[in-house]
Amino acid sequence: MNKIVSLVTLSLAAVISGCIEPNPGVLTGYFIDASAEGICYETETQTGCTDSAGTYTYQEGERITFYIGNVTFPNIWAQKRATPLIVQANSCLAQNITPSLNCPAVINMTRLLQSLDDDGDYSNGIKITDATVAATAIVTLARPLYFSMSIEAFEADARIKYILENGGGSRTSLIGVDEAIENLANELQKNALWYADSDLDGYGDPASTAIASFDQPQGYVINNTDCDDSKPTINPDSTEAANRIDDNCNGTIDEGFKYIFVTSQDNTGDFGQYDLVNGNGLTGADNFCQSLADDSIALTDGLPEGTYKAWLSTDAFSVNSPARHSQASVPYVRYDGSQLAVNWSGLVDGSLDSAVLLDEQGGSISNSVWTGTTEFGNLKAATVTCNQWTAGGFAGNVGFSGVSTYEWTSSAGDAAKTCEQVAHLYCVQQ
Ligand SMILES: [Ca+2]
Ligand SMILES: [Ca+2]
Ligand SMILES: [Ca+2]
Ligand SMILES: [Ca+2]
Repeated sequence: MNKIVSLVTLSLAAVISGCIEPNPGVLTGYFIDASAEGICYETETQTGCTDSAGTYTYQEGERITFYIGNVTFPNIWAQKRATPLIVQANSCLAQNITPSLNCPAVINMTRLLQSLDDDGDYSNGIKITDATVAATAIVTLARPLYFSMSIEAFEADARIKYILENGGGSRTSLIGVDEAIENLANELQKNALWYADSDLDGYGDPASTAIASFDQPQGYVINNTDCDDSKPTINPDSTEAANRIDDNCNGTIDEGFKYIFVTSQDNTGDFGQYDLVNGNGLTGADNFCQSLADDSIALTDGLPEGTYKAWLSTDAFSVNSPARHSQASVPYVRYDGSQLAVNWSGLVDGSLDSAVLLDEQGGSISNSVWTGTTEFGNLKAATVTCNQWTAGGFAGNVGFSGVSTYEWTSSAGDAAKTCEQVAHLYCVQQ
């Protein structure tokens, strides 16, 4: 009984937490010393560790404390940016030193952060690893590490040496003062760039002229990762759809889908002529498919890049042979995004969700298609493959591109043509 109650409670808790929308009062800030990942933070309502962009969250009017394991930095009013300059400003003032890149507390902090970077390459951001965090265990609460000590004393501090030597980073002693200051200065300048966000989806246009400003200009955002700043539905946070567009800005069009088209051009049952090396019918048919696919891929609005192979069977290789097709677990779609089958199994289960109908550029083709293949992906019969798709004088089995029933690949009324006649091909993205 108790078990049941706790299970119910657990799933209820999961439902409740799943329903919570991001709190509109929660703001996002960035820790910059180069974007720093793995720095943890705590406010009254928020807690977490920064990601590779240095992201942290907070609410207006909260104090925020950043820390790496047992190394805790002075708490500050939470704001949209945290830099060593901002974090150590009060430490500098307490020493009657103007907060600047010449203040020892700022220099000590940035030297430590830059030196703890896991790969020693400051230009790709700072990453603090778990090993580094573990090494900070030497810094006990009873003896906090003060950043406002002199540069020399900080450098000589046994705990700093221990953390660097045992933190697993590429650097085992502190980076030089001048180098650290120059790096931080460059980084503060770089990270003060804002990019136009014309479609207001929160992602900036990399092609826009960046504005250097510490404060966020109206209509500008700090990132430049929008791949189409005219469409709010296209940005790195979008879900990829089958629409021949890179919706999620990851550089790949329609990942998670495979396209099938019926060729705009028809041909006799002889495809061996398109394999100039061996005269192989299947290779030639694949070349026929790829050539038309490539014409489409070259268009702005064309098919996604990829290998396209013919839906044809021979004695040696049925369509369903794993050696022929990749047999994807993702949906197969046609040019307009309509689903043909939920995956490969659906493709060879007897019928389609829609007729293939559309060619490699979206034209409508309701016509005969060479297949030699049953609706289950098997060889229809050795006698209807136009001599392995190499010659006339034989018969070839066809389907019909305008239907979604079994006749899409194995037409009843038009089961075979003589191979001097012409028909189209189905081409399947691998
Ligand atoms: Ca945008
Ligand atoms: Ca956009
Ligand atoms: Ca994509
Ligand atoms: Ca897409």
